[in-house]
Amino acid sequence: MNREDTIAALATPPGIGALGIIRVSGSGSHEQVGRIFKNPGKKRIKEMKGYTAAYGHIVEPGSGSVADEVVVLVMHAPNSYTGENMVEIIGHGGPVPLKSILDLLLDGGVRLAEPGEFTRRAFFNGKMDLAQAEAVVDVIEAKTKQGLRLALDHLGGSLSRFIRESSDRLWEVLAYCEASIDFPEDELDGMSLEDVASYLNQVESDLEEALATYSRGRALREGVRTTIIGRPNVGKSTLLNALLGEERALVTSVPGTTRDSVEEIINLDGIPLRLIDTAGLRETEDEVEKLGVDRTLKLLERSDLILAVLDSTTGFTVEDEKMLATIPPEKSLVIVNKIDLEEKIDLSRVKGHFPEEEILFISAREGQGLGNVREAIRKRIIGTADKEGIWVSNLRHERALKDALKSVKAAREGWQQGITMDLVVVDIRGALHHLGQITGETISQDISREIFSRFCIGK
Ligand SMILES: Nc1nc2c(ncn2[C@@H]2O[C@H](COP(=O)(O)OP(=O)(O)OP(=O)(O)O)[C@@H](O)[C@H]2O)c(=O)[nH]1
Ligand SMILES: [Mg+2]
Repeated sequence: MNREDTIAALATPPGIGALGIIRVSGSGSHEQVGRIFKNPGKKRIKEMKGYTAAYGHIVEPGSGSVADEVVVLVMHAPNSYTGENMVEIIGHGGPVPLKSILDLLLDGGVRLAEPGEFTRRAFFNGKMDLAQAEAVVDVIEAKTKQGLRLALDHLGGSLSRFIRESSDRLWEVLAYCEASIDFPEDELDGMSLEDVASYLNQVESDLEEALATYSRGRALREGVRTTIIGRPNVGKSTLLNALLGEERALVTSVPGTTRDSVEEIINLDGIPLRLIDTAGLRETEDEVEKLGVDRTLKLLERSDLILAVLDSTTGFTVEDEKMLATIPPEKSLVIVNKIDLEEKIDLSRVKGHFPEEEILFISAREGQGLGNVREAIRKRIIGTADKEGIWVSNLRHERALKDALKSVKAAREGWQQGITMDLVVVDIRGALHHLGQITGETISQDISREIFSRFCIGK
């Protein structure tokens, strides 16, 4: 990336819309747009105040032919998204006029922006750190309002502030340790020997607390993979439809109806659930059904949550027994369906596998007990934790926090066991390096390029 050149890209989705926006950023953006912008008031873009708009036309300089009627919005460095001079050209939202404008810019020497290049420039120009830049994508891709709130918090710098506080504490310990290596005889101002362990302890418990929010944070950001399993005909598809509120999956009284998994996203009190209905679990000779069963078993490994459905109108079968023995209880809920009919299932055998209070009784067809299912799912995912404080939602951040925690632990244990100060210093420096990866202070060009390549063009 050459940060000197001027870049442009379509910032709105391709296709037909009321308006379309082309973004231009770089030191030459005012001249470049000025070259093709004609307006009745003869305003010069360079001389317009920041964050003011002008009406006019985009015109091919040679022939004078009009590409579109537009409004331009002008921003001056450093007061813009990227921190550079910027212009946003707001034209009619059709592919032909927008492409004509973009072509005229490219003809004049402007370069087409790479994916995420505007945000990358914002990062390099100190407008935001890496954790905030990543939150930009999370805002765009938010699946529910709660997910959006979390992303906006990160964009506002909540995670970055937390990282800075922990880093500041470590810097203090580091300064103390280094000074006591250099001047072992001297009394040092500020910290004392006893403070070292307590500072390290504090950072350690803060990082642990932050890491504990990861599974919930990730659930809000990416959605919770929730798989519905059970024998054929127990009512899995009926349950999917009931939670979804529409007849999405085929329901019949014929066992083996669902052969390939069906996936839908639902919003459960702000938690995005990727709900997957599967082929019923049974020993079968039918080749197609067999493939479906194999796929279901694979799906379970990748699920965050399993809804294991039993049929209350039949006995507790060997297959049911096998299913309950296979699924990990910590990520499963057991649901007994069809309670509107006569109960035949032997509950004591179900309770042999799952604590009574964790078994839910419903009628998916009649809509009974679905509120309890929603509540149980919500509790499993979010827990009863309050929503204050930071939430970690990104795998890259989780890894860096784990590495930082490992280094802080090593420093604290080393300190308590009396290893030499220079080894403690190495661990503290390691922890600072890992924390810096989250905000981007200690990240290589390659990694940042990798991260920004996941953005869309024009962002
Ligand atoms: N009485 C009653 N019938 C139900 C209930 N839920 C589902 N059924 C009926 O049970 C039958 C099977 O329902 P499905 O939802 O297709 O069952 P499934 O588990 O998806 O079955 P497969 O796709 O074959 O594995 C249908 O006739 C449903 O109408 C319920 O709560 N009460
Ligand atoms: Mg089905």
